[in-house]
Amino acid sequence: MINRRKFIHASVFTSFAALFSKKLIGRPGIETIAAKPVVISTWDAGIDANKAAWEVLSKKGKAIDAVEKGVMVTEASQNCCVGLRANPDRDGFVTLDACIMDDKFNCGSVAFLERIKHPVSVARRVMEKTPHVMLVGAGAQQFAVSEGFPLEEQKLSKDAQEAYDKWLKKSEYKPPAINIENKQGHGPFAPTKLENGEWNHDTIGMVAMDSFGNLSGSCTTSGAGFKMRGRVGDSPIIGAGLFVDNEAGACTATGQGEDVIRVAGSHAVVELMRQGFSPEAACKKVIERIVKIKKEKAKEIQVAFLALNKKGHAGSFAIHPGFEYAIRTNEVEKLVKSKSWFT
Ligand code: SD4
Repeated sequence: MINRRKFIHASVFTSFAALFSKKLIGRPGIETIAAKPVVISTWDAGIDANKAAWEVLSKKGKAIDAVEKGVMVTEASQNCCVGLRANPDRDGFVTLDACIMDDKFNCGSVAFLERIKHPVSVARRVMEKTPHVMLVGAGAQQFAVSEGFPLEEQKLSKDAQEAYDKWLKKSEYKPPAINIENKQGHGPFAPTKLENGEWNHDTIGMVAMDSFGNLSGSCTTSGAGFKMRGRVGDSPIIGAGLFVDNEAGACTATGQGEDVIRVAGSHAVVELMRQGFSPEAACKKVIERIVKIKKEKAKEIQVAFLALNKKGHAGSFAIHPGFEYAIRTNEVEKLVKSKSWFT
């Protein structure tokens, strides 16, 4: 039987630990302490996406189902720039990229996909029903249709049409804006101001650990607004926009895709976690690598990594301030501001 002294000690310790962990959560740059299950996703749209993922995780569902269901919310959102309501390429077409990866290195991906509402689900079918990892363009669309996905109308949302019309006046492909914190950016990776006054990003990356301790991840995007036709970013590239290794951890990326691809960003972060780096430290190391490669140009781009290790610790790091991620556990549901290279 537990004696009174031991009991007091235990309960003081437990409440102190709970307080301590709650305090840590939400402070910029401090790694969240999370229990199983846990889901994290990029930007503020992650809050709603996490809710859908949590529906699966809280019922002892699998992480792979959670990360698909989660980002589908963002893809379907009328107030979002991830799916078909996003900014088009410079020829006026919305083209979508997405991928998904489970705890056993199974992965699927689609890129340069048009007129399909849920690219992440097509990516999952590629993973489950084909011998391939990646399908692109017309072939990806053909596969989606053969799997029963409806072809949506190719029509820009009002916000996207206005943004495109404005862009057409100059037709300039500017480097991405980095002033994300003040939400005054312009350029392909700047948040877009919607009719209702909200700001939105064009990508969501999500990683989750289920009650069985298994990891999975997904990433879906409309890519860079007004990009060259056929441009594909990091988001559908396994190892760049997303990587999951059930022994080491999982990572997803957001921001300037070209600079994530050149360092195989998410894979690099996971390998660093395998070597014992914490999620935040691993993300920081790879951001440091990008900053070193880009030299002065690093000031002009935003990249952020978001990672989860096998213990359920989450962490992130970005080049510039402004990146935030959403976390959901049994204890918390909130946005966490990321630390960054430049302050
Ligand atoms: C891309 N990484 O297509 C994506 C864009 C992004 O927030 O993350 N935007 O390069």
